[in-house]
Amino acid sequence: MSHRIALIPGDGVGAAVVEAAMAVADKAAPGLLRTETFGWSCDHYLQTGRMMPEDGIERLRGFDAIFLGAVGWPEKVPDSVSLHGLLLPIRKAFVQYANIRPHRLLPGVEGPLKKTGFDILCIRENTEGEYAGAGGRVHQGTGDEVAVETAIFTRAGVERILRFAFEQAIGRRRKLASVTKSNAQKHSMVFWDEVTRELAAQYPDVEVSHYHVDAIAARMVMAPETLDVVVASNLFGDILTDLGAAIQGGLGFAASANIDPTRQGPSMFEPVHGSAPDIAHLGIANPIAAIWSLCMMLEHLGEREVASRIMAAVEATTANGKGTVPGRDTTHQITAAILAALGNTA
Ligand code: GGG
Repeated sequence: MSHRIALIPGDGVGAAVVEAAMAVADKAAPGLLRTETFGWSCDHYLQTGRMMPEDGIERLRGFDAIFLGAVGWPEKVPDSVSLHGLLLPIRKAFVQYANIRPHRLLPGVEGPLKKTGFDILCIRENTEGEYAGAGGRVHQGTGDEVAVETAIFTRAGVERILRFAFEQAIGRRRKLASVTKSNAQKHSMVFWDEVTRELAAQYPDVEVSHYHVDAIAARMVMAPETLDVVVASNLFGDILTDLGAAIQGGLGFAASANIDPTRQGPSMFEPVHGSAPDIAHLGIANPIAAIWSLCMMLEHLGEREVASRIMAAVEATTANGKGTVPGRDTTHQITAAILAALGNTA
């Protein structure tokens, strides 16, 4: 059975990494993905005044999954407009409340820490918290200006992301690190801690640790091997997963999945990295983050065998030194090496 996929290449390096990922999918399983491309981007905004059309969400609803490249081109469109016009509305509309981001070193990749083994799964709350978009500005442009941005933490939202994280921990090393800043944020983060403790009673086999976000940031550098599943709010998860990307060798390796675990709507898969305007025309974006995200999408669609064949080809490629040093190999060279490795595993 084939799967209908909505492709949103977006801005900057997005198009190149999406093209690479689709070439890999096509080689691994010809005809498995039936794609339709949507040119929603900052250029689309400049032409139409919107990042996506008014009926954009409805047009995506019937797809089995969404595959996104990168969003943002700050010189053309303010980041707050592009993010709130495309990526965040899709996550919210399809209740993709679990943002899953794996951090581990691929064979042959020497991260800056020179550590050999860590395997962290970050689960970031993806629909509310600090990115809820609640707030406003008054007296704009005057000396009396006030800006308010309110983080929203609902019991339903906190409980479901924590439950999802506990379930992920059960399938792994049964260790869950819950991240807050409950000493300083005495309402929302104390609430998060309370819900974590309530749920912990239902998962007695999971060892739960509570960390403040600053402390776990240090731990991810000093002792990443001690962490298994890490669960955090939208903002904290966003920041920690860039740190996770850094310790795994760079943003070119960091994959992610925005999941609706109920499967009522399409989930969305995207590399963690942004559009990288500084290198967008150089042809050197690492496609591995996008290809790893493709593997996460295939797994979500039940295509485990294809996903593991592609991941094995990626690992064989990095083990041979291709794509392991940022900026050295071109997108085309890395993709060609992965396609060749796939040829050997087919
Ligand atoms: N790969 C998607 C992308 O462009 N990410 C950049 C970004 O700023 N994302 C914000 C977020 O993940 O919340």
